[in-house]
Amino acid sequence: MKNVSIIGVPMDLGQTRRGVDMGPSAIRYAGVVERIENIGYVVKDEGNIEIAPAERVHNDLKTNLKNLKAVADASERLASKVDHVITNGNFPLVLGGDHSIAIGTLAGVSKHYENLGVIWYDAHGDLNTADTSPSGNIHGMPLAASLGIGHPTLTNIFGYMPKIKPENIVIIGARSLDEGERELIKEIGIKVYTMHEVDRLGMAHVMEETISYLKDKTDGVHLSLDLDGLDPHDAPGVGTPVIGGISYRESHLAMEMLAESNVVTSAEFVEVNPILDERNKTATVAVALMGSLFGEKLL
Ligand code: B3U
Ligand code: MN
Ligand code: MN
Repeated sequence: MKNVSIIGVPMDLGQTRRGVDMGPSAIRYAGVVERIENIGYVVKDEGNIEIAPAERVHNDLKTNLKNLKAVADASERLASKVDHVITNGNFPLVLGGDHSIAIGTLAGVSKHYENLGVIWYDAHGDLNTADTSPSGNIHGMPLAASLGIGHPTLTNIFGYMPKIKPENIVIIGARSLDEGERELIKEIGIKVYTMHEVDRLGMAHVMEETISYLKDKTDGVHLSLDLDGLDPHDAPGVGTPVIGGISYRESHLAMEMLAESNVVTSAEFVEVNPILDERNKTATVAVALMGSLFGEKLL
């Protein structure tokens, strides 16, 4: 059994709402270390990646991408930390922070795989570029950047690109896709289970298909779980809640099936925003889902 290394990334520069930088603290406070230790892992908390305070970051007026340099700089440092953790034989568990951190996580992870699979559990596609983004927020771009699509500063993090291939990606829970994202999904062929498919097929079926789709053609699978993939009723502490999401129970089932299949080799949990939360509910849900992902048993 692999040991787990926890890396906190108090990143809030990939979007404009305050508070998501407190995500790693809230998840630690909700007991992540003890939860995973109790399953039988040795857990090492590697501390946080340092993030520049939003007040001190100035935007480059030549681009509409907000805080581009500061996000890129943090991504490089996160990538080397993740790279190091994997080199040492540990499972990297990254705590966000907004979803822009996935650019750095995937840069560090993918170096170790020929064909990294990615499960993108999210209400959104995060497939925007400077041209298609309605907001200029980099947290809406990490999946595109990792595919090598978008601003070169983001696509070239850690000195190589692309990090992932479209046929190795599965998006689950999508219900808020921008026009440019829908076009890109069709053009390059990404497998997407929108909420329509989750409703229609049921989560058990969605996960069976996802696991068998990724299992044979990938040599590792990264789970990138945005808490806004869940319904805001179950995960209210997120910056961009979208109603009609995946339930708490369905999410547990998804994590349990991933644990059974033993395919996941790295993970990140992002967008927990304690300022918008109700008594740390969203961080608590995140930790409960991590419990299932690491194989916690009900009986
Ligand atoms: N697609 C929109 C909104 C968004 C993306 N990710 C989140 N919100 N969390 C955008 O700004 O790119
Ligand atoms: Mn996201
Ligand atoms: Mn999202």
